Amino acid sequence: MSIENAKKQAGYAAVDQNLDPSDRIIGVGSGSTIVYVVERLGQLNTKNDLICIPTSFQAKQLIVENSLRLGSVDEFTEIDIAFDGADEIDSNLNLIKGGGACLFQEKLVASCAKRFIVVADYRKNTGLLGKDWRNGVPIEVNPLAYKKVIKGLMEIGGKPALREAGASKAGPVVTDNGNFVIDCDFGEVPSNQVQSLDAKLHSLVGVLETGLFVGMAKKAYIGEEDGSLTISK
Ligand code: ABF
Repeated sequence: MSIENAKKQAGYAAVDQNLDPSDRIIGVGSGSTIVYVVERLGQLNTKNDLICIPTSFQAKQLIVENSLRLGSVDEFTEIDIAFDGADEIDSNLNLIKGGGACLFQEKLVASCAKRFIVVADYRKNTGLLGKDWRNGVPIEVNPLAYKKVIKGLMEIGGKPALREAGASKAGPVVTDNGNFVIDCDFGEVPSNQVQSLDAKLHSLVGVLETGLFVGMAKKAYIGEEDGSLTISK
């Protein structure tokens, strides 16, 4: 089975098996797997009853293209269910996210959601954060503070790199919120150390949010290489 089919399998099943008839306010993540979640939402007879809350400009476009109703997180701080992809998933459903630089809005929407469901293909389900995802933990920082944050990250044992836009070094990536992203390699992070690492990152002045999603996901739908589906809880 192709990776694309694995993503579709996960996205469709996550909607079919988790959307309750009473769910109205839906969080929509970012990335390439969420495309299939939104496609599925757009096929529902009840689609006009749903209000979708985006986590990025891309998510907003997906919602509109699938003729779903758009809402915002400041209108709806209580979200019935949110779906999102991940860069890496560990055995306790802790996540690394932020490969697409949308981590702040993704975490904001996930934190408003009563149920947060992850959708991914098999490559993301490594059991240990930092195992295959070699880019490190994405960290969104205020541009004024990025050098100081880089210094702080080195002091706590990380290998930080400011994310650049494209191979031609066209300058730093700027997020939808006007901030920079630092990717910081901490090697493999055991499940029981993810929370304390996240707390250390948050203690650095200038850090808006981190791509460590600790204990937020309720389930992960993983499309497997052989066409089967794994559901982790
Ligand atoms: C990053 O990639 C994450 O924050 C996002 O959720 C994830 C999705 O990856 P994929 O494209 O594999 O669905 O942006």
